[in-house]
Amino acid sequence: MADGEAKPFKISQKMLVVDERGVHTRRVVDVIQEQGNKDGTNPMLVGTMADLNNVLERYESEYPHHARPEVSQAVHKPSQWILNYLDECYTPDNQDGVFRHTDIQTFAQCINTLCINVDPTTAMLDLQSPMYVLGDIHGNYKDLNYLSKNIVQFNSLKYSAVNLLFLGDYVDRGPYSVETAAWILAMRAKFPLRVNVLRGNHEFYSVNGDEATYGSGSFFAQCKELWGPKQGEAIWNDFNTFFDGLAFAAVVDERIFCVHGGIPRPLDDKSADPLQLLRDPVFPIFTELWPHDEDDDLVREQRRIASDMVWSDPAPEDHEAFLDADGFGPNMFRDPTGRLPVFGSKALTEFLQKHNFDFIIRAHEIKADGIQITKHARVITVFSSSGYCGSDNGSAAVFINEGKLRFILASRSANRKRTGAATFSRCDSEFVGLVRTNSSIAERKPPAAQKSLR
Ligand SMILES: [Mn+2]
Repeated sequence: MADGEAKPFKISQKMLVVDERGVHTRRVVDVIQEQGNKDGTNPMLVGTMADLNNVLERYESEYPHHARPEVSQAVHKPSQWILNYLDECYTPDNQDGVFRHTDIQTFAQCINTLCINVDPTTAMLDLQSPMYVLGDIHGNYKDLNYLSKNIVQFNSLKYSAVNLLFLGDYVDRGPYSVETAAWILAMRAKFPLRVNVLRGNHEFYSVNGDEATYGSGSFFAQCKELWGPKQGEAIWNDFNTFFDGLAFAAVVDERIFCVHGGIPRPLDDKSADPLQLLRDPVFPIFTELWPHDEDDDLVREQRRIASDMVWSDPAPEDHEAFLDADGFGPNMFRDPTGRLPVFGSKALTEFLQKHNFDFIIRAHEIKADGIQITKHARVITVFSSSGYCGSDNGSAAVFINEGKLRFILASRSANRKRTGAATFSRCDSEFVGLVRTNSSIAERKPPAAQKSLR
């Protein structure tokens, strides 16, 4: 359609306005009807696309917290291309692998464009339900596709009244890290207010470049497998630029703390609040988490907060007696040198009370049914990759809606589904969108043989 050409639209009370703006469409309908009535017409309004855009502009100026950033054509086109391409190439019944790639060069270009143009977010996100929460995917595109096809209506979030939150670990271990990361990148680019992407411990180049540990399951190896050594390394670098800008935590409905691994240890000044540091818009964009000699005290603490949140686990019950006065202890399973923590009941209680959270939803550990509820129902672990490393575990997702959590469990063998519900106290909150802009683009070299971390 040429610019300025009038395209009529009709909106009745029964019709849902569905456009790129996604959320709050109901309010848009109300505004349009109000205008319609003022003009002396009935609730059915007939106008042009220019009229609709005027109404949307007025709406967004009146309700600035509902306004969404522009999704530029530079980002919109390549994201849609990737989503279409993955759909076309995906051949789940093919014996030789589930993807038949036909145009890896355009695929590479679109990934590059998005990785450069998708802005980093704040280190902590404030989000609102309805929300689907997915845990570790680890290159398991089949499960991601199965879950997303059931969650996302009519094959586009445009027609779905829900948001998505991913808790990290998109790559490594499974066979389709590239396609999984590309799908998440494209969805994040296309729906910046609907698709929320946290960083896991595998969204660091020192982990996803570690071929010595992960072999052919390494994200770096899979990039090179698809594009060859030189281009593969360039695209692996692009993806890591995207990963560097991801958030470390999200709070849903002001009551649910969502993170990849766990809660952070106290700061040196125990009265200070780690989440306050995390909420600061100048929280650094870290390319790696191990302490650097040149770190000052603040950066050292910021790095430790980030590391704790992507690496830690809840303490096993039989370790509770051995934790320190703050309720933390060494995570010997992850790191025999004891630098990474586990968090126990005491640490959890203090954290939840201090921030007025009801519980935490985290990922990071394989669970038989994809879900495990521990620490007196205050820690929910969700894992969204079945058949992980040859195990017969199921995968799961959590649906937060109307003050309830619902668990969607998909077994590996059949598409068997069970649902359960747990209640938490209701609350109302407004969406707060912030953008962290101190983007840094780092050139990375794949790590030489690394200490082995899980
Ligand atoms: Mn993990």
